[in-house]
Amino acid sequence: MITLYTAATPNGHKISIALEELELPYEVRALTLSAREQHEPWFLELNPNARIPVIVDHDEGDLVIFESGAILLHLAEKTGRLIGEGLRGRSETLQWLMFQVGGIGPMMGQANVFGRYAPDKIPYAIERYERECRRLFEVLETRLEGREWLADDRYTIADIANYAWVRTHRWSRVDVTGLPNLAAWRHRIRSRPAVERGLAVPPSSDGASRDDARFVEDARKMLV
Ligand SMILES: N[C@@H](CCC(=O)N[C@@H](CS)C(=O)NCC(=O)O)C(=O)O
Repeated sequence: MITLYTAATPNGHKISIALEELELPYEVRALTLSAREQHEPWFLELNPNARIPVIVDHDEGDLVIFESGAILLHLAEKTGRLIGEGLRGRSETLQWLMFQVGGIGPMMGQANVFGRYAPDKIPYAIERYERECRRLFEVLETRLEGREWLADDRYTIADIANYAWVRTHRWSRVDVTGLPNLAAWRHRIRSRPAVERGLAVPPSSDGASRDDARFVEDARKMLV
């Protein structure tokens, strides 16, 4: 059994999508981010960085893992699934996983901060992050030319990690016109039943603040 500490955000969805795909038994503990539950002492014991997602793998001696990339890698290594084969396939998977963790995620995060949440609208910052996100999307577009998946010709944690962010392009105001390979890849992933189930975790915004409820509602509207 695994406990997943999460919220209805791209980094949280990466893990629920992977857990659903792998059909691993897990229980969900949803955090209310706007109430700063992630800063409470009990949670900082699990992740000193005060961020979701975190898992506790009870079958591995209550192993605690934070950082979504590390969690995805753990799940792939534990099951031998959702990762490329051999040294080359594994390396390809890790390259495209790291591309998301170090590129797509932080850049889309900053696009959200400056484009949506910041009280001051700073055109330079808004344009910089939107442009950088578009550039990264174009890298994905080129990679997907003649390919169905990002790594080793198979569906891996690299696809899951990138998809969980790319699907929220409207929220980050990233222009996706003229990226047909990326659009086809998004639809390919969205049609997987495990993705549908993973995106429904946490199951409801019960107990969440109005802000969280609004975010959940918005996030759920961001289909593919
Ligand atoms: N590098 C971390 C980033 C995690 C992260 O930023 N999580 C966000 C939700 S998507 C969070 O917990 N935010 C709470 C906050 O900013 O206080 C990972 O990949 O796990």
